[in-house]
Amino acid sequence: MSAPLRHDWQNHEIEALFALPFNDLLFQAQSLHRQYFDPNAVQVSTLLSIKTGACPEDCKYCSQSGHYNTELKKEKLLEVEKVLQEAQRAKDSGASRFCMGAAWKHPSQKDFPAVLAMVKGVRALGLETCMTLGQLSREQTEALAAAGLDYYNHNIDTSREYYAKIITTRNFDERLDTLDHVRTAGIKVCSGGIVGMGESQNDRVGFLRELANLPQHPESVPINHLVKIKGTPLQDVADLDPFDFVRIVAVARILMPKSHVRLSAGREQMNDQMQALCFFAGANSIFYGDKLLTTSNPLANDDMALFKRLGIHPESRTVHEEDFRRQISSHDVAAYYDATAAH
Ligand code: SAM
Ligand code: DTB
Ligand code: SF4
Repeated sequence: MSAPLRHDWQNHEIEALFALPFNDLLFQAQSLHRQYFDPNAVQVSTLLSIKTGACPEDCKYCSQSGHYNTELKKEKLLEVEKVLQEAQRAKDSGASRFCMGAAWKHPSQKDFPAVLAMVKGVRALGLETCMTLGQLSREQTEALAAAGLDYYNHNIDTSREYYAKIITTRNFDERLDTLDHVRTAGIKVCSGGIVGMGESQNDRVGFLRELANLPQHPESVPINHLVKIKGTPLQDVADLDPFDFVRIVAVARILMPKSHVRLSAGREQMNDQMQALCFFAGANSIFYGDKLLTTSNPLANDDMALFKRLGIHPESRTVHEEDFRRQISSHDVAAYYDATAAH
């Protein structure tokens, strides 16, 4: 029997997890991981920036904010046809989900029909769909759900307290409102954040507590390691201790044992050993493909080579827990018959 999911985590309990010796924390995370997931399967999603740069928001980490001079090449909304070509390429190289991101505060009425056409088109290719477009009204969320959107990514990014120091053009509660619209419309929730932005240990505790105490855990929890962007206020922030990053992954896994925890931005700066530790700590999803939104990602071939060295296989489509248990038990039954037939 798996432990029941909790939504009432207290700060002191999360602090106690962070205070565990590294090996004890990883053992606990890995043990829990195995109760809910195939420990050798990792979900792979490919990202595409469908509208790049000139964003009105002032997120201090972001290459796409119009408030900073980051030397980014801006691009208006891509044609639907171009997006579908990229989605087909992602599918051909082994991705099971296609995530489309736009540098908007919120989608405009003018752009919305094209966005809906992208969802329908990508879905028709047999891929899971994910979008991240900023704030959504209830009506827009319902229209996306009706078009067949599987996931919406909307990060809380950090603790409520630190949020106001990183972004001033919107607030934390507006983020929660959009997440509530997404959940109510029946779209799966992808929500996580960024670490390595100079946040305190209390901020990391608060960030993970907010996610874990949502009425329902997000199905997908991206943990981004800050990619330092020249021209942004965070360009020279101090480096995070790599073991602290692994601890954050492990604590996310323990608090939200049934969620996919995604090792997101920042993998290019990690070596293979560090990524292997993150998978051991419970990360079971990655962005796959040579580019994230505007920054680079490990080459797809290198990721497949790493999977092979670690005995990891890409998860085909989101396998529901019960389906996985059924696979396990039929496998166990077959193994039992093989063993008994031998006697
Ligand atoms: N504009 C939409 C929004 O902010 O909701 C969607 C796109 S935004 C780029 C998606 C997420 O990417 C952010 O919430 C943040 O967590 C992550 N991100 C952006 N820039 C990053 C960076 N330089 N390093 C790490 N993560 C980053
Ligand atoms: C998420 O949490 N990480 C992705 C996705 N959601 C949209 C974005 C990472 C962006 C990294 C910086 C860039 O490439 O611009
Ligand atoms: Fe805009 Fe999203 Fe970047 Fe913030 S994170 S500046 S909202 S693209």
